[in-house]
Amino acid sequence: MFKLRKTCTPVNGAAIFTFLKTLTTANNFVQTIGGGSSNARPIPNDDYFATVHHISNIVRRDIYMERTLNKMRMSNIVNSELVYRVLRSCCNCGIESFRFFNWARTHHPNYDPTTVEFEELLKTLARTRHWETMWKVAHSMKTHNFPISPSVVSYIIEQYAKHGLIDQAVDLFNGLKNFDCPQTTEVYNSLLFALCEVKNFQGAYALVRRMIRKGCVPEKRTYSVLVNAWCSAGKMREAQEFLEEMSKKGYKPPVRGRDLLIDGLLNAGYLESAKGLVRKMSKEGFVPDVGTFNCLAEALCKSGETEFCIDLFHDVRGLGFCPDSDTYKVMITVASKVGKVDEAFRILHKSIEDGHRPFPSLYAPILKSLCRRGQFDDAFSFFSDMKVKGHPPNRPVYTMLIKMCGRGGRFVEAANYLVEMTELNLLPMSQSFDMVTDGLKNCGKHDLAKRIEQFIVTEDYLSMQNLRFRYIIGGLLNHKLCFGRLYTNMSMARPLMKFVSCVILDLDGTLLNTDGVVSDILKVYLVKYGKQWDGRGAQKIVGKTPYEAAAAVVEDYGLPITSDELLSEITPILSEHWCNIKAQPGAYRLINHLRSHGVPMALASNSSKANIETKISYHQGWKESFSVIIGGDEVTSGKPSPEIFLEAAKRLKMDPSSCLVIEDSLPGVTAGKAAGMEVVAVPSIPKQSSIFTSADEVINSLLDLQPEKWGLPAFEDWIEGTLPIEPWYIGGPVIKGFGRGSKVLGIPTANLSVEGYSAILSEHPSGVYFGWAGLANRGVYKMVMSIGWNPYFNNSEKTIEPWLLHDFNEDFYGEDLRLTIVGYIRPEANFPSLESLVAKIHEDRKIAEKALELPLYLKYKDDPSLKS
Ligand code: ADP
Ligand code: RBF
Ligand code: MG
Repeated sequence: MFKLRKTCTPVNGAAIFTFLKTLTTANNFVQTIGGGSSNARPIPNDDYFATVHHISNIVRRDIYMERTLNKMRMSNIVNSELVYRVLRSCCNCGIESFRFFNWARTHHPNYDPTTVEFEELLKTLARTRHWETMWKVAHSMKTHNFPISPSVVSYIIEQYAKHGLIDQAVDLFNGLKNFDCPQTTEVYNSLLFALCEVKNFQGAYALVRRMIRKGCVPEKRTYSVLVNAWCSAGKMREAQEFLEEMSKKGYKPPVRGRDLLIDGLLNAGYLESAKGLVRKMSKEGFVPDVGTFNCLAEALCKSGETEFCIDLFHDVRGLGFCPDSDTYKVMITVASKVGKVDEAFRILHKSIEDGHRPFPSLYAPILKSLCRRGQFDDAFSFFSDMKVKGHPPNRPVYTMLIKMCGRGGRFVEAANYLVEMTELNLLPMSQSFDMVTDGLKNCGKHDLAKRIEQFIVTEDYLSMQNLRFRYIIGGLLNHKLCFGRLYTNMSMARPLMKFVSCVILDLDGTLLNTDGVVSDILKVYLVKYGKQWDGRGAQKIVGKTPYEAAAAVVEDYGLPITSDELLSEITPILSEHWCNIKAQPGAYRLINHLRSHGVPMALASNSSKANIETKISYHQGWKESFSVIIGGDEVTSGKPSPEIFLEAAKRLKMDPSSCLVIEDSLPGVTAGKAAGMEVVAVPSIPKQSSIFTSADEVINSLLDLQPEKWGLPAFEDWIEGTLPIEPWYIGGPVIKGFGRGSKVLGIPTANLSVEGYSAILSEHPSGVYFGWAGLANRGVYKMVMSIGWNPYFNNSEKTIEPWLLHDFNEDFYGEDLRLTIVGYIRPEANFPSLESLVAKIHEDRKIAEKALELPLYLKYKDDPSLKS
């Protein structure tokens, strides 16, 4: 009956040659455990699968199959496993499979077929409608005393049904005794399916009764076959009645039965009825099956009934419904689609709380929605957050984001993402390139546009590992000045930062908290002239040469003296106080770390060499750590001129491009960039980080420096997400705060007065810390807190916000609260939504809660200072 096909064995000479070589050394590809004993399980390897693939090709395509196979002389490898695998891969070639099976049996006396091959062949023959042959094989099984399993019988019955051969299906069912096959529920289900296919509902119904009579218990599929069939025939009532009757009889389809009905209604396109049923069900307190809910939500989403969908989601969640990742995906899409971004965020965070790490397809709808509403900055920062917390972004996310950026005119960011995705080995769409280059040109950024074009023209950008290609990207990134602040937020583009081999540090404000001392002195000094220090000048003196700084003060306060006079009066007072200048948090840690790893270091400061040496003499180990120390008096012009850094590089015998500058002031950052170096800014003046756009990275304090980003050895002192610090203490009565901790965030923070603590506060960088909290008459509790300006709320005052990790039944305003701060977690951050802020704070809580169990932190719990 089968047609001869043109032979086209698609194997070329060379391939056959290697293949035959493989065969002659057949033992190479089937390794056996236990020294090749006959019953050892073979472990197939790649060669083995290549062989299976080749034989299957022959079986499928070679009309002289047997002859070709014989020529290959492979009787040593023909066994049950091989035959089964070949049959599996030829599952759409009925007769060919049959011939192969016969060939294997007749030409290999050592090969004894098992039920597995027989059944595979039966299924193939049924699938390809070779019924007669199939029966031949079935009888041959019978003579071998091989029973046919219920699942194969079910398969055949369904194949009959699919081809409209209902009588044959019934005959097979009735004759199962001949094949030693019991009439199991599975077999009943398949016959049910067959009857429903031909809309014989009476018969189907009778069959269910019969199966119950015979002691076969109906299962989910039994019901779903019937219900689906009834629903698609528009017979909802029958379906419902049937389910009711079943549940009356005690064959509980109950809740799942309704799910089936909903599924059935949805399959048949009756959305309204499905909605009604679900609503009724949830009112009665029943939770739908996850699969059912997901189908319904998807259908609702398609038909635009988002409100209903979101409400339903909340209702069933209230009833204890457990969403799966598909549920979240649908729900986030639904909420984002109608612009309910807050809702979408909430759902996303629920899914994260449930332990799902968000897939790009999960967060992409939110990103898209934010972009569509023009909230690009939120979108960008949300995306960087997801890059850290979620699964790595994929090509569709980048493509979408670039497209949305283009629509919103954010071409620089689009270009940025283009580069970023390329770096992740994701190939950008050519349309993305066109859109970005056109856009950049239209907004006058021809230079950048040219670079992006270069990207495609000069290099086949498919060969992404290419060195030159990297060079182009490097060039592009040197442009991040125009990329603006965004680039400093990008958490995944780090590999693109230049790797350096040495570090040049600034002294005042970077390693030393000089500003504090200078302010203190000026405060006293200005009184002499009837002036009051208001901190106004702080910004002006940071990063300047002493002379420039003095000039700024003279001018600002209208002093009746020259800058020189001021300098000569103040210098002796200053030098008296040099011994009091504290190191910035993290300064010792950084210097010791770099020294112990042999990273060359230079100190480059605008103050005079003599001053530098005196200042650092009070700090143990510093002088020896720097192989170069260079003062403002050793160059013709200080920062922002690059001279001092270039000189430092020269003395270090390093190329400027291999130097990393760490600076707290704008002139210093400018100088570093002008010298062609990588620059990390650590602003010493609060809330000014936005002016450091030219820096390669802006960090909040030295504690946040990650040397590994620059190819330097990473710090190794972080423990379970926390950085141990020298403990510090603070305490006082609990005062009223902004009144939003518990109200807005659901996170109460027992605020302390900052009065009397201004020195401590200015000493410690803003950020999230943790430790122990003591309340006089209550006890000692774990505590996590933020210090700073809460960027999300942009406060004007630096506050202390400790959250005691304990449930209190009442407020404790006015009570004495003592804090021992033992570790640091992260800098304060801004967030695209309240939900993401709250989620982050809960993450901090978990970190603190866990870390405080470590002996290293636990030991401070009994500190007497917490109690008095
Ligand atoms: P406020 O803005 O006045 O600080 P919050 O909403 O932040 O108000 O609530 C803080 C107050 O809640 C605290 O002063 C304290 O009296 C009370 N409180 C109750 N439980 C806690 C807790 N676990 N941690 C901190 N404060 C708590
Ligand atoms: N506020 C922010 O704006 N950014 C933060 O990163 C931040 N982190 C916090 C971490 C912890 C552990 C706590 C308790 C609070 C944090 N807050 C942060 C402060 C929060 O906004 C503040 O407590 C409320 O505004 C109440 O005044
Ligand atoms: Mg508070």
